[in-house]
Order: sequence, then C-alpha cells, then structure tokens
Amino acid sequence: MVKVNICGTGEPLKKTPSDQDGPKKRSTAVAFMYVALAVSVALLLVILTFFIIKSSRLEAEIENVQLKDLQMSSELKKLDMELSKTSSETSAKLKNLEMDLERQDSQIQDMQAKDSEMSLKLSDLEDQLMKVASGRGPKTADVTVMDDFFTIYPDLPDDPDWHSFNGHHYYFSKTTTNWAEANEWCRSRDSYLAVISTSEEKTFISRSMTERSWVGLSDSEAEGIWKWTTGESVQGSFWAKGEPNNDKNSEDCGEIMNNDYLNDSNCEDHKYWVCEKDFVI
Ligand SMILES: [Ca+2]
Ligand SMILES: [Ca+2]
Ligand SMILES: [Ca+2]
Repeated sequence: MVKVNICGTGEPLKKTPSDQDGPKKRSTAVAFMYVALAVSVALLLVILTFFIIKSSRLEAEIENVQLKDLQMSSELKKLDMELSKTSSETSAKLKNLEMDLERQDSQIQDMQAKDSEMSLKLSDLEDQLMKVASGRGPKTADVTVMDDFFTIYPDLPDDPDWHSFNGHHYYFSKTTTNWAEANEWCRSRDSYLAVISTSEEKTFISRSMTERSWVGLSDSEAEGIWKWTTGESVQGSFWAKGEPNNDKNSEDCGEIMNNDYLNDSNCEDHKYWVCEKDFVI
C-alpha cells in the first residue's frame, strides 16, 4: 500500500525500515507455524502408531492367555475323567480280589474238611488191613474206601484229563478261547491258569501241549509290568527273543509257545490254555 503525502505534494512517502521488515517477519512466522504444525502432526502420528502397536500386542497376549486357559481347563477335565476312571477300576479290582479271597477261603475250608474225612477213611482202611493181616477180619479189605477217595477227589490222580508233574496237576484244554474265559474256566475247577516257576515246569508244559496256550500271565494292571496271576514276577529268560513287544500296543496276556518260550499276545485272541492245581496227596 502506498502512503500519500497529506501535505498535498503528491509525492509518495518513503518506506521506513520497519515497513520493509513487516512482510519478512510475517512470512517467517507463517513458516514457523507450518513447521510447528507439521511437527505436531508427526508427533501425533507417532503417538497414534505407538498406541495401535501396543493395543494389538495386548490383544494378542489376551488371546494367548485365553487359549492357555482353555487348554488348561480341557487338560483338567481330562485328568478328572482319568482319575474317576482309575478310581472306579481300582474299586472293581479290589472287589474282585475280595471275592477271590472269599472263594479261596471257602476252598481251603472244603479241602480241610475233605482231608479230615480222608484221614478217617484211611485209618479205617488201616484197621481193616491190620485185621486181615492178623486173621481177625474178613479175607479182603473194604475196597469201597478207595472208591470214596476218588469220589472226593474226582480229578485226582486218576482223571485222565489231568497230568501230574512235580506234585502239581495240569489240564491241557481241547478247545480255544480268550484269556479271561480261560482264566475263569480254570478258577471254576479249583485251579488257575498255569503259573510257570521253573524252567523244568516250562519245558514240561510246552512239551505236553499240542498248540500254543494261554498261561496265567498278564500286564493288564500296569503296562510292561508282567506278573503271574499269583502276583509272582516272571523270569526274564522265559520270554522268547524280542518279547514281550506289546505289538500294536495291544498285547497284555501271556502265552507259552511250542518253542518252550513265552510271548505276549492280544487277550481277545482265541487260544488253547493250561490250568494248574497245587494239590499234593
Ligand atoms: Ca506252577
Ligand atoms: Ca502289554
Ligand atoms: Ca508279542
């Protein structure tokens, strides 16, 4: 804007130094404002980015924690189920053991009763023999005493299905079935699936049978811990080479093979079996 001489000379007024600095200062101020604005915007952007990154990290961590929480609750649920399953299995086994114990008690009582009955009959027979020998009695002894003996012990020792070895008696089945049924069959006849304690017994059994057969051996209670049904451990050298191998993760019952060695096999397989009883006359 051109200042006019108010004195009416018509000459434009000369610009003072301060008039010349004005626009310069203004443009510097404007430039400064732009720079300040740009810096503020940049700062805002940095802060915003920082918050976005922080927030997405937090979200990821929350998801992680939630995932772990889910996994832990599912593991807890699984553990809980396993615990209740183990507990019910244990109580069932305990009940079975109690029943076995009761059965064995009653068998022992039966055997004791039979023993005392036989002692009486034998002493009667001795009396009769003494009388025969001294000429005071009939010419022959009462053989019905011996008949009674075999009535009381139907399986022993004359039962052709049972074979004696070292004071034990063995039954070799003529049909096949799974391990549990074979075990039950022996139990129902006052015996048990054969328990092999010596290599002589092992050889006797393997030579007497015609086919591979179940014996009283299993690791059903604890995988890899093989025990006879009497609770005894099995001798390592009795196993065939490479056995027990728990093939297909499903071999928990023991059999004796024709080669005189033991093998673990699937309990549901149908095989012959060998029962044993300890009665010694
Ligand atoms: Ca035995
Ligand atoms: Ca096994
Ligand atoms: Ca095997």
